[in-house]
Amino acid sequence: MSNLAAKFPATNQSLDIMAELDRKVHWLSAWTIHNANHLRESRDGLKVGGHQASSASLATVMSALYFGILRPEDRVAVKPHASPVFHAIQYLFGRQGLDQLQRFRAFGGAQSYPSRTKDKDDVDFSTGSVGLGVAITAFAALVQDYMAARGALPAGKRGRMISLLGDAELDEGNIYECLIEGSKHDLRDTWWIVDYNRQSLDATTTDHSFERFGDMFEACGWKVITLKYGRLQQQAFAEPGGAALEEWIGACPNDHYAALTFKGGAAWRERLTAEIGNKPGVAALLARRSDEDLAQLMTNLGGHDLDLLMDTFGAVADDRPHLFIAYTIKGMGLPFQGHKDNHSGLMTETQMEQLRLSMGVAEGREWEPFEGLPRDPAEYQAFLAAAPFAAPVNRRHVAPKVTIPDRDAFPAPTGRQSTQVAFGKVLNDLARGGGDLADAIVTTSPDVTVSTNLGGWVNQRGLFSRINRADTFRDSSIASAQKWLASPRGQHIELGIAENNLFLMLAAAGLSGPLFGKRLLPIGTVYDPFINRGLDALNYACYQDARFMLVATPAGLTLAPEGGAHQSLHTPLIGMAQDHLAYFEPAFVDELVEIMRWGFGYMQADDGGSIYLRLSTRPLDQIERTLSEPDVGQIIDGGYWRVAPGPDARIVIAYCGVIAPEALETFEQILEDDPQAGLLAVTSPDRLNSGWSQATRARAQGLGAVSHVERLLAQAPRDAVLVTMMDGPPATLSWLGGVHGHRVSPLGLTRFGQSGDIPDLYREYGLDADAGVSAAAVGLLPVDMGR
Ligand SMILES: Cc1ncc(C[n+]2csc(CCOP(=O)(O)OP(=O)(O)O)c2C)c(N)n1
Ligand SMILES: [Mg+2]
Repeated sequence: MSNLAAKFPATNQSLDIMAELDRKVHWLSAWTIHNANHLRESRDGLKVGGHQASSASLATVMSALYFGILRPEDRVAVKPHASPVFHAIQYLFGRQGLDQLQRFRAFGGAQSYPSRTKDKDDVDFSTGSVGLGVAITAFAALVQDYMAARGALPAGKRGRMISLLGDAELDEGNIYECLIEGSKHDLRDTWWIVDYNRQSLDATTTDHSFERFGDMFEACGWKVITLKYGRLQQQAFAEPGGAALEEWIGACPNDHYAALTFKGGAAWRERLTAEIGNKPGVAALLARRSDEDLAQLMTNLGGHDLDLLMDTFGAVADDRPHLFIAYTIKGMGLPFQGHKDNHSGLMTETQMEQLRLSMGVAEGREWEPFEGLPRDPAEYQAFLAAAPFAAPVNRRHVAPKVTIPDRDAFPAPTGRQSTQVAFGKVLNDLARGGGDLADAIVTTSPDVTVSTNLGGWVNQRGLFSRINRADTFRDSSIASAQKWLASPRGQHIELGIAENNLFLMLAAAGLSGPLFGKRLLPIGTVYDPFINRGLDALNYACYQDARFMLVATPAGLTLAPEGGAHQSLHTPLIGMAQDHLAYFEPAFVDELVEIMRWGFGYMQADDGGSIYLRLSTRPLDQIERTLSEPDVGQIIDGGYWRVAPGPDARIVIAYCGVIAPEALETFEQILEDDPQAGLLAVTSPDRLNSGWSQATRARAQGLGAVSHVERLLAQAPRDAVLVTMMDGPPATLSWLGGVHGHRVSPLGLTRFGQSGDIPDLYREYGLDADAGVSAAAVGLLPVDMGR
C-alpha cells in the first residue's frame, strides 16, 4: 500500500483533496503568468508571455500525475508551455520558491519552458523545441533498460519515462522516427500523454486524424488509451437522449466544438436543440440542466476528469509503452477557453479579478498556497507530504566519476593513418584492455557503425539488446569481419538511419548519471554532413547539458570521390557556435588520442561539456615525435606552433585538420622567400576562439587574463600575413586576424563540393600549396594593389 493510501484510505476524500489542489494549480499557473505580464514592472516594453490556455488545458492531467500517480523514480518531460503548471505543482510540494514564481520569465526566475539547467526545481528533461522532449523519454527508457541489464538500478526502481505533450507536437517527424526505433528495441516503461485539445498555435485542428495516430502507435506495439468523455458525460449518455448526444459529440467538427465551448451554455443549448432536439429524450436531457450545467457537461472531457484520470493511470499494470489521448479544452475554465486564438492569449486584469473571486482567493493573498480552499492548510500539507512523488528520495544523482586510465592505455597508432581509422583503434584498444572507462563507454550510431570504424569495438563489446540475439552469419560459418551478436551485456546501441534519434540517444545516455545514478560515457558516430539532419536534437542535447562524444566522420571535401552530397562544408561553424560542445579537428593521430583521453574527463567535469571530433578518412604520414605534457596542453587548448615564426617573419600559415600536408608544402615553399615564416597547427578553432572570448570578458571585468590564441599569435610579428587553410569554411580560422590585428588571407570552402580526387579538388577549391602560396603573396601586397 502506498503512503498515500495508508494515510488517506478513503479514496473519495483523497480525490476531493486532489481536486481542490488541482483548482489551486489552475489558479497559480494563471496567476504566475498574469503577474509576469501585468503586475511586474516592465523595463523594455516587451510582452512577457506565458501560456494560460495551454496550461489550463493540461493542469488536471498533471495534478493527477504529481499528486497521485508518480513515484520518485518516474521521469517526466513536461509540455513546454505547461511550464507554469509544473512550477505551481512544485511550489505546492514546497520544492519551488515563491520568488521563482514571481520572477517567472524574468532573469534568474522560473524559466518559460522547463529547463534542467536553469530552473531551480527538479526538471527531469528540458523541453521547448516541440517533439524532442517527447522522444527523449523513449531513449531514456532504453537507457534505463541498459542500466538495469548491468544491475545498475536498485531492484524495483525502474521508473516510467513520461512525456506530457501537446497534440500539435505529434506533427513533428522526429516522433515517428523515435516510434520506429522504439519498436525495434522493445520499448517499455514509456508513457506519452497527449493533451488533445485539438488546437495548435495558429488555430483549431480540423480533422479527426487521431484515429490514425492510434493505429500508428498500435502498429509499433503501444497500447493506446483514449480518454474522450469525462464521467459527467458518460452519465449523461446513459440517460434517455444520451445516445444521441454522444453521437452528436462524436461527429462534431473540432472547430465547431471549440467555438461553442467559447460561447458557453446558451450557445450549446441552441445548437443541440437545433440539431438533435427532436430526438427522443434530448429535449428533456437539456431541460434538466441550466446553461451553466450544460456548459460544464459539454466541457467535461476525459482530460479534465480527475477521477477518470486517476483510475486510468492507476490501472496500468504492465510495462508496455502507453499512449494516452486525453481529450481536453484549451484554456479550460478561462474566459478564452476554446477560442482559436488563445494560444498566446492573456487574461485581462478584469478577467483575472473575476477568476480570483471565483477561486475564493482574497486580494493580497494570491500566492498563498492553499488560499480559498475549504480545508485547513495542514490537511493539504499532510496530503502532499504523503504523495508517493514526495517521498524523500534524491531525484538528481551525482554519479561517481569514471577514472581515466593513464596514457599507456591509449597507444597512438603509428604509420600512415587517418584520424577515423585511429579513432576506431583507440576504441578497439580500450575494449581489449578493459577497465572502468571501457565499461562506462556505450557507443551508438545511426546505421554507420561499420563505416565509421566502430567495428572493432563492436566485435569485442557486442550489441545491446534486452534479449539475446544470435549472429546468424557467424552461426552459419559465413566469413565476416564483423560480429553482430546482441545481448543484455552489449555496449553498442545500433540505431536506424535517423540522426534525430542519434542525438536524442546521446542526450538520454549523456544524462544517465543524474537520471539513474551511474555515469555512462556515450560515443556517437555519424557522417559529418548529416549532423545537419539532427541539428536541433544535438542542440537540445547540449541545452540540457547531456555529456557525450560525437565523432563525425568522414568530413569535408577531402572525402573526395564520395562527392558533394557527402562532403560537409559548414559543420566547423556549428562546432564553434554550439554551446556546451567543444569541437576539435585534429590532423594527426597523436593529437586525436590526447584529445580523446582528455575528452573523457571533460565529459565528466562539472564545468565541462560534450566533445565533437571532426575526423577524416584521408591517411596522413604521421609526425615522428613524443608529445610532452605542455605540448598536450596546447593541443587541448586548441593549437601549437609546428614552427614558430621568427621576429622578422612576414608569413604565417595557420591550418586546421586534414589539410596539414598542403599547409606544410605551402610553408616549405614560402620558406625560400621568408626563412622566418611560421606554421601554426590548430587542433580546435572552437577552443581557441572561446578562450579568446573568455579572456576578453575577464579583462573587461578587470581580471588579468591572456588566452592561448593571444599568446600564440603574439609570437607573429604584427605586420606578418596569416594564411589560413581549412577543409571547411574560411571563417573557421579567418577570425584569427582579429586577435592582434594581423592581415589574413583565408582559404577554405565556400561552394558545394563534387566528386574528384584530392589533387583535383584541392586545386579547384583553392586548398593546395599553389593556392596557399598565392594567398600569401596577395596578402603581402598593399591594399591598393589588389588585396
Ligand atoms: C520545433 C518548434 N516549432 C515551433 C514551436 C512554436 N510552438 C510553440 S507551441 C506550438 C503549438 C503547440 O500546440 P500543441 O502542441 O497542440 O500545444 P497546446 O498549446 O495546444 O497544448 C508551436 C508551433 C516550437 N516551440 N518548437
Ligand atoms: Mg494543442
